[in-house]
Amino acid sequence: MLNLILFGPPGAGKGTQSENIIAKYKLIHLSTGDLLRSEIQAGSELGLQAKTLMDQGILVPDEVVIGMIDNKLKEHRDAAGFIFDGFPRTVKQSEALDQLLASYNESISVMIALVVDDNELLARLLNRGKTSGRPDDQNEELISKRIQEYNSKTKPVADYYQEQGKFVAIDGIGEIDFIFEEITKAISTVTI
Ligand code: B4P
Repeated sequence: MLNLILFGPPGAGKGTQSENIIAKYKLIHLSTGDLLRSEIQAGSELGLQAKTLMDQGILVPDEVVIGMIDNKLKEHRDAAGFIFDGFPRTVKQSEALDQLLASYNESISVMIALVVDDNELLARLLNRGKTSGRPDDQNEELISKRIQEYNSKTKPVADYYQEQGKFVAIDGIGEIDFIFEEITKAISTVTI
C-alpha cells in the first residue's frame, strides 16, 4: 500500500499536485482543508466552529481533524493507498496518524515536501483569492498569519518524518508538470 503525505506551506501546490497524483496512482485523496470546507458548506456544528478559526488563518483543533481522518480511513478500508494533503499539520497529528495506520498494519511510505519561498506563496494565494471565493485567500495579513502558523506549528512535522528516514524535499517553484515528474521520481523510490 502506498501512503503518501504531501507537505508544504499554504499555496505550495499541495492541492494542485494531489490531483495529478490521484489520477496516476489511484489513491484516495484525504485533504483536511477540503473536508473542513465541506463541513462548512453543510452548515454542521463542526463546520461552524472550524470556519471561525479558518477565516482567521488559525489551525483547527487536532482532535477535530484527527477524528475526520479516522472516519475516512474506516470508510475506505479497501483502498490501494492514501494521499494525505494538508495533514498532518502538527506533531500531535503525525503521532495520531502513525497510530491509526498501525491499527491497520500500515504506515507512511514517504512524505514529499514542496519547497516554496514566502513571496511566491503570497503571490499565488492572492491570485487564487481573486477567483476562489475562499475567505482565507483574501488579504495579505491573513495569508501571512497562515504562513506564521505553518512556521511555528507545522514545520516540526517535517523533522518528525525526517527522523524516520521518510522525508523528500522537492523544489515547488516551476512548471506544474515538471514538479509532478519530480514527485513521481520520489514515489518510485518507495514503490520498487
Ligand atoms: P488547506 O485547504 O490545506 O489550504 P492550503 O494550505 O492553502 O493549500 P492548498 O492545497 O489549497 O493550496 P495549493 O498549495 O495547492 O487549508 C486551509 C485551512 O484549513 C488552514 O489554514 C487551517 O485553518 C485548516 N486546516 C486544514 N487542514 C488542517 C489540519 N490538518 N489541522 C488544522 N487545521 C487545518 O495551491 C495554491 C495556489 O497556487 C493555487 O492557486 C494553485 O493554482 C497555485 N499553484 C500551485 N502550484 C503552482 C506552481 N507550480 N506554479 C504557480 N502556481 C501554482
